[in-house]
Amino acid sequence: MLFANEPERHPSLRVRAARPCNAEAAPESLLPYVTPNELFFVRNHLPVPVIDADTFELAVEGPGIPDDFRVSVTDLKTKFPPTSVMVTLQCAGNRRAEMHAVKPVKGLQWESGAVSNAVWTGVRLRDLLAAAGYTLPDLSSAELPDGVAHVHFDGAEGYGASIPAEKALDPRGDVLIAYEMNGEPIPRDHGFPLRAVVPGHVAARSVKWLSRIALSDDESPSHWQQRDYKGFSPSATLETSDYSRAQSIQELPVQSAIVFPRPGDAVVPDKDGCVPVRGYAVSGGGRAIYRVDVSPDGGKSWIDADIVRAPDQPYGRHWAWTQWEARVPVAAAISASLSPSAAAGSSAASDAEPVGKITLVCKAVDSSYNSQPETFEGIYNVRGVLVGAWSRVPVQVKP
Ligand code: MTE
Ligand code: MO
Repeated sequence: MLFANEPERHPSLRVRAARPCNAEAAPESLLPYVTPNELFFVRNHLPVPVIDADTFELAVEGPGIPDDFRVSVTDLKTKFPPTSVMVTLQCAGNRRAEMHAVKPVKGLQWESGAVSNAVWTGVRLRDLLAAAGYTLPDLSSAELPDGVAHVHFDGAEGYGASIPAEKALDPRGDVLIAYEMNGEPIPRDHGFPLRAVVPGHVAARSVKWLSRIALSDDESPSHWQQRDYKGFSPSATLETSDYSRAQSIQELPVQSAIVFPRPGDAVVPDKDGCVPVRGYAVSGGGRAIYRVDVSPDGGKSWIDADIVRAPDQPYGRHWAWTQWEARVPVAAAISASLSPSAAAGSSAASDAEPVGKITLVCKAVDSSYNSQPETFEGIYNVRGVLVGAWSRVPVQVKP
């Protein structure tokens, strides 16, 4: 009965676990720059709560804020200036299946679709805290006052997380209490009626069905802040991973993935001998994507992809992903992939189509000039988070 009240879901979503619902965006759904709501990936830890927006109240707790402070959805919509921010949300485990293929990890087997991009509209967290009675710190001073180091977000169904106060209070941090997603009330799967949206941070901190905000000296005591979403060395096991010592994941590292073609696809080069390759790239902490390199030969040679990013993202506030496209010349890669004996074999069987097997690769560079590691081995971790190695897609080239 726990799952008797789940919303309907678009059939194109790729379900990785049914209850609670965990479903990634289909490859085609990653092509529109702004992901339509019904195609946006879903990652739920618990059943979707049933909430009446008319009576729902968000509690806010912290120094200077009256004990029983509550705000309704209508208050948020009518008493504050609305702010819209385009933010890409990416799960910490996006692309986990690729790491799992190298060495098994524990977690949902996400391919590259645990990421989506939307325009979120709501109230700036800063404005809400100030209206609740909290005295916003003077951000021109170098340090925040004592007593508030983290901001907790609790979901109505029991999930919780926190972010550093520096991020939460930064006027350029763009943290929102959102009530709209792409101009519509936030769909149930994505947090109806209220959701914290934390741009530039792992999606796990953008708490859905937001029912409580609390200012605190400590991180959230939630399981998902303390005992999950942390990174460990390649040698740590499920038993030896020491969650009390590891840092929570907040900003994600630079990431990119080839979305088309798909692994194993047959591709036909155009008249110039090029194959179109498309994908996305995104980095954490508002870092822009400066470049995406695409290779036809497993990483021996590279070309620069054409990149598309949202306009009007100021320096350090690149919250939305970059999409990219490259016309990749494949002829040299095919002949290199054909060993002399294989080439002889294919000419002997003269009516068989010569087929070249090549591996397309992409890697992105962000505005800190950080790039992605070549392989999964060095970033292996047993929970399969922070999975940002080069994206490799083997294809067959047909004439
Ligand atoms: N918030 C609540 N209340 N419950 C959740 O299970 N999952 C988190 C985050 N916020 C979660 C949550 C995780 S791990 C991710 S990846 C994103 O929500 C997924 O957001 P989406 O389902 O809108 O794509
Ligand atoms: Mo996630």
